[in-house]
Amino acid sequence: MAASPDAGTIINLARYPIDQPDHPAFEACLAAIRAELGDDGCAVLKGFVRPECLADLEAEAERTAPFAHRNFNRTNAYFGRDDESLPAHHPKRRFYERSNAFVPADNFGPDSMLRSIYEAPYFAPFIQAALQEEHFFRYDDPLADVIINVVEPGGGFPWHFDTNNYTVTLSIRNGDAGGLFRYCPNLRTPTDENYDSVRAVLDGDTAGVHTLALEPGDLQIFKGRYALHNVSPVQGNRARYVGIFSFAEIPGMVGSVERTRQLYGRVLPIHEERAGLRSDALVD
Ligand SMILES: O=C(O)CCC(=O)C(=O)O
Ligand SMILES: [Fe+2]
Repeated sequence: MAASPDAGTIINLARYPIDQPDHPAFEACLAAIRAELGDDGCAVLKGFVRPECLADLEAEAERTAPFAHRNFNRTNAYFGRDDESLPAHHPKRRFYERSNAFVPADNFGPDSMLRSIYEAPYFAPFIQAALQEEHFFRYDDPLADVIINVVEPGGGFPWHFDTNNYTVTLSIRNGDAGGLFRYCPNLRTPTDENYDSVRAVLDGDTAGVHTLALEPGDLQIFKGRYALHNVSPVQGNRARYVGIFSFAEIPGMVGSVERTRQLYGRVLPIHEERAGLRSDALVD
């Protein structure tokens, strides 16, 4: 079997010395990310993957994309049910088509570049420090710890708030056009749903909307629980690929049986065995 790829040759460690906590640039890098997260909940590490590795990373996505599980549904911004007691224009009553296709994590074995980044011993500790999370572990779910989200032309992700506190994603390939990541920082707070502003954005108000054109190799850390966000429809002929790295607050965490079946089309014995544990870091 081929040797596992060395994350140190894939990540641009000269620019982001995340493997060397004593390096003078380490604290500066961390401080910059924390400032971005504090400011608008979104930090982007441009060129996190070395440019010469991008073609191989894209090839890994191309190879595994046929194994993606497609999942179509209609959702509102809260992933909640309709509430007929509310007026029709209320954000909770606005449902949109959502289509996504996740390549399950067991397609990324020891020869996977994506997995080698995820499992590099210094990667999770750095992300934890950036997020200033007290309890932080790699996900223990063999179907969901590191996956690729395939968004085919015409697909996107409608406006929503995440149910998890943060997501860590790696841009692998963009579509020909579209596929922009748009977000409204701090649109709601733990104590104020701010439905009027949510409705305005759903109705097309772009005043508070930030747009990010992420490029292959960019790592994004995003706190999406309070920032309304979407991905505009992918246009053209080719799919958009994004790697998703998942983490949890307690060790040994796997997804629920129901959610795993929905997202990946199947479950493993570990999902049945560990039913009852709950994660704060499920992919939404
Ligand atoms: O694909 C992306 O860039 C983000 C998708 C998203 O918002 C999510 O998975 O919750
Ligand atoms: Fe999201």
